[in-house]
Amino acid sequence: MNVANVLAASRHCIVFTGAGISAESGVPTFRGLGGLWERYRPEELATPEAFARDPELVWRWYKWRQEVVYNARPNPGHMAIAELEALGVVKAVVTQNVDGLHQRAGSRRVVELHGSLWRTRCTKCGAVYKLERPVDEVPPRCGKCGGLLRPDVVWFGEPLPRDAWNEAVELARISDVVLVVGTSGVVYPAAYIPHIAKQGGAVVIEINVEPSALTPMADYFIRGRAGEVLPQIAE
Ligand code: BJW
Ligand code: ZN
Repeated sequence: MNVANVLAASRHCIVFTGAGISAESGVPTFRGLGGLWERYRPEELATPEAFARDPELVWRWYKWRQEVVYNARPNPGHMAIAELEALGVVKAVVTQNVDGLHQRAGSRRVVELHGSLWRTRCTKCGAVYKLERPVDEVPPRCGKCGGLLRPDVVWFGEPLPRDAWNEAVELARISDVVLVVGTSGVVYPAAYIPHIAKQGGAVVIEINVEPSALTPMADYFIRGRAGEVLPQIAE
């Protein structure tokens, strides 16, 4: 069977995505050529320690990323996934991304494992704020208590949001096909999701421009750009 047939025959397909799905929208990935961490070291920016040391520096990085995403648009890869959901083939998207581009493409059921660039959270009182656009000033402050706001994302060493994680695990358990798109597969526990699905009998189809840490466990590996491959197999 080819991949399009596997998809067409599936009863509960989920999509597991990483930064590579947004690369063709002009959003930099984390690792690899042109990745965010070629220029910035993760331990300087994506950890609670970094934020405690220099919240303004960390916020400047997030404000810049908010601006990049604000000015970006979903690409044909995001659109194909949303169309597959509208057709009833894809049941949900489990994403490591914080950019919100799946939702902007029209995907309805999106589980965000690493939070969102479009929310802030008060480090003092816990209040959560939704953002419509990039923050104005850095670091932003809480309207309720004046505390320091942080991006509502998951940094290294922090637990994943419990509800999102539980939902993703349940979706993986009941899936029969997982499309793994544009992730290096090195960050855990997120990268357990395709493994959990496979343990439950799912077929794993990976789309990436190069082999990843998940390629050895994938049943099919399609080498190519998400924005080109996904519209083809969604036809
Ligand atoms: C294309 C393409 C195109 C390009 N088309 N493809 C084992 C088990 C559990 C945990 C650990 C473990 N070992 C180590 C850990 C700790 C750590 C971890 O995983 N470290 C590893 C890196 C070694 N994990 C954690 O700390 C996690 N928390 C945790 O474990 O908590 C434990 C705990 C429990 C209870 C109490 C307290 C603690 C948290 C991880 C949080 C990750 N956060 C980040 C930042 C989010 C916020 C932000 O955006 O700023 O999440 S890091 C960053 O990596 C981001 C991403 O979501 C994540 C994954 O990256 P992704 O999406 O795969 O992107 P890239 O750039 O790596 O890859 C892009 C891919 O696309 C490449 O393969 C390209 O080839 C491809 N590509 N263009 C298709 N056009
Ligand atoms: Zn507050």
